[in-house]
Amino acid sequence: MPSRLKTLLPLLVMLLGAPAMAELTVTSGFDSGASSVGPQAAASQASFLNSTGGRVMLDFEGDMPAGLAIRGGRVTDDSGCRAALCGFNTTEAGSQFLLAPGKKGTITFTFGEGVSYFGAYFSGLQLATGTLTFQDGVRQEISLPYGDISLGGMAFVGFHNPGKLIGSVSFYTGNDIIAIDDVVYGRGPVAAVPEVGTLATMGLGLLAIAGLRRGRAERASARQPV
Ligand SMILES: [Ca+2]
Repeated sequence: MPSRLKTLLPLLVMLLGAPAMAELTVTSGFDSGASSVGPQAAASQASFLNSTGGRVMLDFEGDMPAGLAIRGGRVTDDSGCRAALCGFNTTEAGSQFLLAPGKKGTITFTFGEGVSYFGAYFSGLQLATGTLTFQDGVRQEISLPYGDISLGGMAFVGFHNPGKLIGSVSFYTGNDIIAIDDVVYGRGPVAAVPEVGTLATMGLGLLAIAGLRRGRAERASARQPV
């Protein structure tokens, strides 16, 4: 095998065998003992909004956005106990939030047209049981970030799954009373994943380059005085 081809073959194999280049990413930040939006959670939300181009779609202060359905939980302005332990509103000048009242309940957000990213503030974290799950071909599970929860805490958690549309996201609360607020969701910029046809064309191009270089090298060596 010509050496040039030997050099290029691994590259070709890599290109042709490359999985989807877009991968699931999770952005999260936790603030221990927080009874209002903490710095880690706020920075995490800002980073998430910046990378997805998203914005808060649901703050529970008014009507539900079109195309969204929520099963489980209840909208309230009172979690029934201290904010750091049972949760609170995170909307500036707002008061309402969605309360997951513990008791091993699940809240499911269903999106009419599918989403590629989803995130929210979760507050009143006290038992390290909160988990987000969704299907993107396989079952994905994301635990809320937890640090020292002896005095409660709050977090922002968001995930981005470029190029995949997710029909629904479920939040399992365990026995922890948790407030959810300022929910962000939508379709992000879809990362370019070359299609098989493109990869095949690239492969042929690389082989052609290899052939041209080999031809040149052979002609050059033929001109060398023996
Ligand atoms: Ca709110």
